[in-house]
Amino acid sequence: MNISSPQPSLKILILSTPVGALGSGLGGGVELTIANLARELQSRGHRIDIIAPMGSDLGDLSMIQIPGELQLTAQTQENAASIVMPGNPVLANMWAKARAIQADYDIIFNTAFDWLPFYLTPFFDLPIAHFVSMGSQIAAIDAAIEGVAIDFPGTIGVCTRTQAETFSFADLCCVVGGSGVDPAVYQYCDTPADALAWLGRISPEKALEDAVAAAERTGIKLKIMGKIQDLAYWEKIQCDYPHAPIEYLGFLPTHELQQALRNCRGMLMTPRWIEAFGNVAIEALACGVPVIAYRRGGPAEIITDGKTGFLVEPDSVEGLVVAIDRLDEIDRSDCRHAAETVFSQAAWGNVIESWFYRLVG
Ligand code: HBI
Repeated sequence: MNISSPQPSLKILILSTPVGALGSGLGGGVELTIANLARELQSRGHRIDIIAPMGSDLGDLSMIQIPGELQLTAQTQENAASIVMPGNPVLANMWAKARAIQADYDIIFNTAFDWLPFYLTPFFDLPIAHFVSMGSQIAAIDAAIEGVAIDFPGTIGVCTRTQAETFSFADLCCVVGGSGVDPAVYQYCDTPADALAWLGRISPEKALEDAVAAAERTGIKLKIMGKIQDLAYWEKIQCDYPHAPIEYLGFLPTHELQQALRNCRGMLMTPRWIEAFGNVAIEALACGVPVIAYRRGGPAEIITDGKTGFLVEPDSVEGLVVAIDRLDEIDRSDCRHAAETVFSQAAWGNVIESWFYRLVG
């Protein structure tokens, strides 16, 4: 029997997304990816430091906060957009810091979906594991990612196969998942109130309006949680659906979020774009909450239709309404079980840890 010697502990430098301070909600699912990965790898004896924009706060996790102007979000730009950075860019300042301290680490974990980190990769002296957090957005960024995928094989991580297929170099990507949840953080609920949930950045690509339309059609209260990233978009939804039974609870930290989420009959996921993963789906499952999602992108690889929720025709409000009527068919303990096994933080930690060992090795 081959008892492999325990692998050495790694010194890992995580580079944050530059679109918002960690903890602000502007970083979307990447905030949970970073927090859960750091905690899981620390529990395995690895050393983690995080470089992030000023104002970032993830509780106990050590944060190197960097000043500078936030980066424009990629998904709001055209495919043919030039590479842009603001004056005094926090992205460049973060990577200058990483260059200065790189000798203290074994590996960098990059979570920025931006041109610069991929361009800088050959200038660094240590492996960089790139976590690509979205599907294809801007051709110039795609080209920079492809360059690294070719010159540094195995260093491009994506959440799902569907997301990889939005890139011409899908076969050069490693599917590593988007996050994993610690079941102990989420309280299972078997007796929900008659309410639905919607979680996410309030921004056009998330198509909250479809969930609001379904709430208006069914008359079931929709609890909305997440950062208002596009205020005009949020106000338009409220104007277009004045009578929908919705309640906005704000951007909540995980403990408060799961207290509101667990008490819902189901969660609606209505991505207009190809959602790379959908961390909120595994948070719902951890609470025992079935997920009704458009059959598109990450959620279609997370939800088992008819078992942990329902996958419906993309962009079909009617499809959402029909699935809402079927929620009682789902055994909520099946949802919880999926979060305790396939989508657990420990299972995901194994995938990421072995990815890092391959790159450091
Ligand atoms: N846009 N330019 C840019 N860089 C990012 O890192 C980035 C983004 N848009 C969204 C985003 N990251 C996160 O919300 C991911 O979770 C998708």
